[in-house]
Amino acid sequence: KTISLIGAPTDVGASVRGAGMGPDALRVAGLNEALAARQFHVIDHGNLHGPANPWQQPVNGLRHLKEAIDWNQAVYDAVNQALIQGHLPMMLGGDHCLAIGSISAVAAHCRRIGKKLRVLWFDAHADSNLSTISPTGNIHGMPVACLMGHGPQELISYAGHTPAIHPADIRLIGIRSVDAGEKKFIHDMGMQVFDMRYIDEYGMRNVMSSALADLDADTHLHVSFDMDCLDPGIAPGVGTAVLGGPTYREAQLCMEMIADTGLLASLDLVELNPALDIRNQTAILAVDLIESLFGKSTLVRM
Ligand code: DIR
Ligand code: MN
Ligand code: MN
Ligand code: MN
Repeated sequence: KTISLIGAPTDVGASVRGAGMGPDALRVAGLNEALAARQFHVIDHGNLHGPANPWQQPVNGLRHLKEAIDWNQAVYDAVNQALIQGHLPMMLGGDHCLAIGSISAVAAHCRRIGKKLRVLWFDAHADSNLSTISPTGNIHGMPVACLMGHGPQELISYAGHTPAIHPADIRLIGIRSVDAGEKKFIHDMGMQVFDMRYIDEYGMRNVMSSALADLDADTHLHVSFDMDCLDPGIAPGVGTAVLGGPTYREAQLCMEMIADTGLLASLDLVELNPALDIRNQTAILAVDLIESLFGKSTLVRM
């Protein structure tokens, strides 16, 4: 299997500068070599190009909308190309607004070839804001809503079909910071959310069994992994850290259970912020988790 690495070095959707350095920090941490060691053919397409971060205030509840549209178009095109070629696209962010383009391309692909889609969204946040309810106007807090058809026209129509995904297609995991308006939106949409309380009460194994339930050989599994999902004690290199995330072992279990399905077909790795990291440890952790996601395990299991 061939993995296409697609760097998307921008932080236009974020509230803190630095996520634009994420793709190179992952390469420095040995991402390409780790995947090659797992017997994948790796094509590193390098970094996409897009507008600089103008560092402006929000306009009508949206910050850097024009820049976010352009970056997401570039991501959409690159991910779409990789899928057409039969590769597994791995989008290296960059902030999480880029998942709009990435998952729109995945959704369009699934529609084209008649596959079901399951998105696992790992995050401390719900990313379900709308311009009218967002306390910040930052678009990295809005991708889930945009993918479900709620957002600026340009951001909801990449896939040529709006909404790109349906609430039943997505599972949110690791959530512990939800804005008031998002709470209502999540409830109204009927999304399945495994928040930290749920993980505490049922354990990560049960959470992942539920999140991965009802998949079959015809399912395209997409993982959108916001590094701030993880506990900041192990992942300090993120712009909006929130206490009380999954431990290292819990995160490893997530990755291994996904690998066991054999259905992983695309990935976003986002919100890594090298400017806030300590000796690249969060990037190194990301590579470690990605190895498990692509099948590395302690013992031969059957
Ligand atoms: C917050 C933070 N809910 C917002 N969101 C973040 O700005 O909408 N998402 N940091 O990753
Ligand atoms: Mn996010
Ligand atoms: Mn987040
Ligand atoms: Mn539809």
